[in-house]
Amino acid sequence: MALKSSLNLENTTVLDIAYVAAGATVKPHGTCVPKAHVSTPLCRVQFSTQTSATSAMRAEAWLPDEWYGRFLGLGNGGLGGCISYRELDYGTSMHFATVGTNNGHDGDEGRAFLGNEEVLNDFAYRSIHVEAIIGKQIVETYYGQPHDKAYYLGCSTGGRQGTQTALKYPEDFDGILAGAPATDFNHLLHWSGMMARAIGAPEGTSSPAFIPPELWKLVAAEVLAQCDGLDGVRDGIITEPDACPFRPEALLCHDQGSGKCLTLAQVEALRTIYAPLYGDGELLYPRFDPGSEGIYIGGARFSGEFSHYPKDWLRYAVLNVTDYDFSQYGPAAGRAMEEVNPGGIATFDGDLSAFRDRGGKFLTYHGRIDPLIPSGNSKRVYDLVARTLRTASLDAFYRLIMVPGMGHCAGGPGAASFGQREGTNARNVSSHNALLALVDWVEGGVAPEAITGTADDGTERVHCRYPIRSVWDGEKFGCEN
Ligand SMILES: [Ca+2]
Repeated sequence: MALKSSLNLENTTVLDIAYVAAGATVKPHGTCVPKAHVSTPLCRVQFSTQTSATSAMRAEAWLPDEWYGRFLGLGNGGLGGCISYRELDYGTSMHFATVGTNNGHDGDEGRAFLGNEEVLNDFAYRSIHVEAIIGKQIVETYYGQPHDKAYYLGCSTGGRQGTQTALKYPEDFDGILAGAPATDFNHLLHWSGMMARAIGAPEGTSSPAFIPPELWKLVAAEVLAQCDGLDGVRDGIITEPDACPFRPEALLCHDQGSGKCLTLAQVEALRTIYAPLYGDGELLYPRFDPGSEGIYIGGARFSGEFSHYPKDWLRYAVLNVTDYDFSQYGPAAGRAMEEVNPGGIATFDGDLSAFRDRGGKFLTYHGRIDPLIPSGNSKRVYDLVARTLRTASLDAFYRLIMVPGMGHCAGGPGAASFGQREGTNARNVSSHNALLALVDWVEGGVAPEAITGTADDGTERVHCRYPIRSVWDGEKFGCEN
C-alpha cells in the first residue's frame, strides 16, 4: 500500500492495488466479461479518472514483475465500454507495463451517450490520451523509473482510437499497432446500416431481399467458385478481393421451386452490398469484401435485424433520441451522422505529419474477409495519408499489412495469428509477431518488410505490406518484389 500513498495523480482515485500470482483469475470491472485470466505475476492497480465535470473512466494498470521498460496502452472494441482484459494479459505476458480503460462508459453499447457529450468525447478521442498520461505516471511511480518506449495496441474501434491518437496526441506513443481501424467512423456505421437495409432489415424474413442462412452458404460457395482461383491456387482464400468481380446473377433462379437459387430481389440485394456505398456521387465506404460472407453465416450480420452499432450510434449519439423507426433508415440518417460527427469521431484525416516527424511508427493490418469493416477502407486510408503528405510511399513510418483469409481482427481460414492479440498461435519472434515487429522498428530501426501469420492448422503464410502484392509461385505465396 506504499504505492497508494505515493501516487498523487490528477483527477484520479486509486481504487485498489493487489498483487496477482501467475495463473490466477481475477474479477473484472464492469459487465463485459465474467472473469479475467492473469498469466504473469504482476501488480494490478485499479483506478478511476474524472475526465470532465460530467464524465469519468475506469482503468487498470497491470505491472509485471519482469518488466523490460516498455509501456503499452490498449484500445477498445465496438461501442465499448469494456476494459480489454485479454490484452492486459497479453501485454503483460510480453513484459509490457500495460494499461486498459473502459473508454468512459460500461458495456458494448451506446446508451451512455444519450444526452452526455462528455461521455462521447471520452469515446471519440479522450480516454486513450488520459490512459497514456495517467498510466505512464503509475508506471514511473511503481518501478521507480520512467518507461523507455510507449506502445499502443488495439483493433476495430481500437484501431480507430490508435489512429485518432496519432492524429491528435502524436507524443503519446512511439509505436502504434492499429488493427482493422474503424476509421471514417460515421460512414462506416452508415454503411453498416445501409447494408442491413439492403438485405432486408428491419423487416427480416418477411422482406423479399432477405437471404436465409442456407442460401448464404450457396452465395459463399459461388463467390469461391468465381474468385478463389484468381490468385493461382484454389485454397478457399481469395488473396485480393478487389480483383473479384463477383456476379450474383449466376445464382438467379430459373426454377423457382429448387430452393438452390436466388430470386431477383435477392440478387439485387447482393449487387448492392458487393458494390461500394455512394452518397450524392461521393464514395462513402468501400464494398463488402467478397469472401467475407462465409464466416458469419447464421450470425447477426445476416439475421435481418439492424446491427446495434448503427442503431445505438444514430439514436443515442447523433439524434439524441431513444426511439427511431428503422424501417425509415436511409441516406438521410447517414447525412445526419456525418453532420453531427459526435466528438469529432470521424477519424478520416491524412495528416499524420506530426506523428511522423516525432519519429512515431504506425503498423496497421486488416483481414481481407472482415465482414464488419471492409478491408478496402484500410487501403483508402493509406492512400489518403500518402496524398495528404504528398509522398508515394509511407514506408518510412506507416505500414499496412493485408491479411488474406482473416476475419475481423482475427480468425478465419487464413494464416490469421501473428501476435496481434492474445490467444494466437504465432511464434514469439518479430518475423511472426506484429507487436514485436513494431518494437524492432521503434527501438532498432528495423522496419517490418512483411509479417508471417500462422493458421489454425499450423501452416504459415507471409502477409505483404500494401501496395506490394501477394503472389503464388506454384508452391507458396510470397511478396512481389
Ligand atoms: Ca485462392
